[in-house]
Amino acid sequence: MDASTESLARQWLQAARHMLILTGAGVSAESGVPTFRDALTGLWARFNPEDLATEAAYRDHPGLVWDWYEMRRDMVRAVAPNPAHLAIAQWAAARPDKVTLVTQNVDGLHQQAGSEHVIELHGNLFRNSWLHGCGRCEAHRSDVTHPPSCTACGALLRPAVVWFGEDLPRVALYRAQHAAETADVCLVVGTSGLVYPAAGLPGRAKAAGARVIVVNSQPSALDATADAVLQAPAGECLPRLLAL
Ligand code: BV8
Repeated sequence: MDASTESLARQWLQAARHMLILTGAGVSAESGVPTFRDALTGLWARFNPEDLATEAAYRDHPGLVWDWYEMRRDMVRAVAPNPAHLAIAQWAAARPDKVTLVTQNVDGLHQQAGSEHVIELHGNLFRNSWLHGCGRCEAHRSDVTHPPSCTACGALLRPAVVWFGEDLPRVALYRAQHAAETADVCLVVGTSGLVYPAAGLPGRAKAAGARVIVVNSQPSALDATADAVLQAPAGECLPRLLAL
């Protein structure tokens, strides 16, 4: 990645009236959290994550999918935000009301780094909900079963993440799309750009006149949309790009 592209991108960011920052699993990679497309290991090695993160997989293999999320929760609890998360949090704190942070990640590391008002398009690992519950499941929760279930209606407790084939949280998606349509700069960090509708946000920003900057350690599907591509690890690039 050449210094002049980074310098140009930094000028755009400094001049931005309002910016959208969209992050994916790559922003957490240097914290030690495997990206979504890193090969699964252990019990789950034989699965493709896109097949495991579905209601059908949960219904077919409730214990195996529940344990996949429990393993991921334990893994995230053991790591810390990295310089990329911290640079984003400090940049936004210095520019109140000028930055909208939207993440596809479910690890909560942006919040741990101090980011506020994080828009989580795909939910959060550390929250649970009920799979087609009766509305009184919490009061009838049994942790004797694996996964926990409702003794009144039999519903299973599930991680409050968005599975493939499920709609994204309506308000979160609306706010993210509005931010894309009103931003003059869109900074995209650590996403393959393969999962929709999140991956459509940079194109939406571009169509509304924003400049798009992509930070990724590898080429991504969003490079064609970008006005600047900074091919570098986020933990190295963002502290320079977003230096106060
Ligand atoms: C929906 C929670 C309506 C679960 C996740 C339009 C076109 C095509 C397909 C669709 C479409 N609309 C809908 C679809 C279907 C589907 C989809 O997009 N499929 C894809 C695979 C083609 N979308 C959906 O189902 C969405 N729902 O649209 O509802 C609907 C309803 C019914 C039928 C149709 C539509 C729901 C999608 C949400 C799925 N849930 N997560 C869980 O975590 O278990 S998505 C999951 O992927 C993670 O959240 C992850 O964040 C996300 C995106 O992946 P990335 O973040 O990009 O991670 P990835 O590993 O791919 O890439 C990491 C990147 O980081 C790489 O580029 C790498 O180079 C880079 N990197 C690595 N290290 C570093 C780095 N970069 C910088 N520094 C580093 N150090």
